[in-house]
Amino acid sequence: MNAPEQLPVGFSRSMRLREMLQSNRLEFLMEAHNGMSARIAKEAGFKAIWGSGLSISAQFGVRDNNEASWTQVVDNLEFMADASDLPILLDGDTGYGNFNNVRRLVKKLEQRGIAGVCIEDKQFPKTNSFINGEAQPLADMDEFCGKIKAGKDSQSDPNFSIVARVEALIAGWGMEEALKRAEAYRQAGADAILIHSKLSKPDEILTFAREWAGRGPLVIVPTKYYSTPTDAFRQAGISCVIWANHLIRGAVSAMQAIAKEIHDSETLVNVEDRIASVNEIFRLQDADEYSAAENIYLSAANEKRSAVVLAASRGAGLEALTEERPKVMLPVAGKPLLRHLVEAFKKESINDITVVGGYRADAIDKGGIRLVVNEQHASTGELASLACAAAHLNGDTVISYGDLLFRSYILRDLVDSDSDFCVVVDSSQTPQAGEAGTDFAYCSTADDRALFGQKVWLESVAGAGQGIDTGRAPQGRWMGLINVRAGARERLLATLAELQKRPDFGKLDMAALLNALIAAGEKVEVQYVHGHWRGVNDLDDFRRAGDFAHGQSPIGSEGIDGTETARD
Ligand code: SPV
Ligand code: MG
Repeated sequence: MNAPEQLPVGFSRSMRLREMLQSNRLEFLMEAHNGMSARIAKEAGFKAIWGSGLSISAQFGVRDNNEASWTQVVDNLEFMADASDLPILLDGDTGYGNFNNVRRLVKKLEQRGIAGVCIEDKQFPKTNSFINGEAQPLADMDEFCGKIKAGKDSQSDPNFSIVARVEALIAGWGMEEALKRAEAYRQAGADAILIHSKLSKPDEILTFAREWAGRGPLVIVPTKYYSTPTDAFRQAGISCVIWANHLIRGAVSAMQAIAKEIHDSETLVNVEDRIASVNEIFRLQDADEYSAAENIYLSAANEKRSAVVLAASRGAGLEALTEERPKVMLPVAGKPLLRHLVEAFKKESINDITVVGGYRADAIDKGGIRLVVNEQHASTGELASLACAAAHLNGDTVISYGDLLFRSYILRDLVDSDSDFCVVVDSSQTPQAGEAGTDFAYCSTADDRALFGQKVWLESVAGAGQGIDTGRAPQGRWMGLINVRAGARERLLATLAELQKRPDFGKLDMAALLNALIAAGEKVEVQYVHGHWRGVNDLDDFRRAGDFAHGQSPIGSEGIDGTETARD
């Protein structure tokens, strides 16, 4: 009993099954019949799986009479081996033919990572041992020994196990015949003997074990003598117990009860809390691994895009309208501002949309978005909100103010930019005398139609309360839209993290981030527009936003004459 409890997973499956057969502990194999049940057996703690012929045929809805072809069984095993890393001992019935079929079976099982096969000394096509067992003809003993030898000679993995199943007791041939056959099969090279019985008491199994006297590993299937205390098997020196059909039977009972309940009650309310959640199904399918892999492999290649919408503010100057909701939920042309924005993103195939709420975040419509909340919204600014969404910048990401309305080409052109960072600047907006400088942009070149095809770079953006650089006129106003290419995301996040170290981080706005990127040597492309957008900063903006949004639809509507501007 000094052997380790279990060979570590690093050992091959066939090694682990062989060790279970040979150890002097009593070991247990649980039946599984598809990928899901194989995973469930593993999670329950079992060390090995019995690929039951009865259960696999049952889950296909056919009889245990070799109605499913052997290749269908082997294909099914592949799903099981993928879903669980446990060793699988296949119930290979009679070997699906003669010695030659066994050779081919062993080869195919090895290729699919199956640890061993059990073959029984009946004739093909077989019938389950519990259906008229006495009437079933046994295989000729010598011919069956040839099958075992052929199987052993054809395996290329020395640890692949062949278990020989003796049906003499089932078929009523008596103990002497059972022992004679078991010995012949052992000498033919079987790695273990499965001795089967259909009695409700273990008597003939215990007698067999006593007479067998430890000549080799013994495997049993106590389906019929299930009330026997497991210690009796231990004391009899049994090597492995197979719980042969209990997952399929459990599944059948549950499915029958649930199907009937839903049919009779015509509602799901009575069953919802009694069945596995959809999320539990996703977990068993390892859906998280898929999402993680998608992030690694799909984002770069397939232009995965996301958006982060900063929507934490109540809206200074809009207090009268924002008692119950944040600014982004104000209705404009029949729907909340945020909905306009979400629809604009979706039109550009940006479906991964994170909205950072704050003030009355509870009132934000979560349809089609992921809501994260900046709990410190009352005392912090835009960058603190952006930091709350840092984990959700997936692929190329547009970062946007929440109160924007714009013509669709603006976003289309922005996301088409091949620069790591790109912003939209409205050259029709220049500061009025005495106006605060927020978001005015200083660019490498002023807007000029002659520029077409030539890149313009952002030099700085005036942040909140910073005022206008009196020595120099800005070239326009930054609209509140940035596109960050996937490859630049980490650098953006690193700059954000640097700023986060500053004691005044809570007060910093998006302009501070743009300026920090430029200071760090990043090139931020400018795309000029001339109107065609609106921001909503006060009641006046709000009124005009409605006109603007209405004007987005049919040609000829008012308000799309190209001179629409915002934040004025
Ligand atoms: C199986 O699980 O298919 C078996 C065991 O062969 S028994 O059904 O008990 O014969
Ligand atoms: Mg079977």
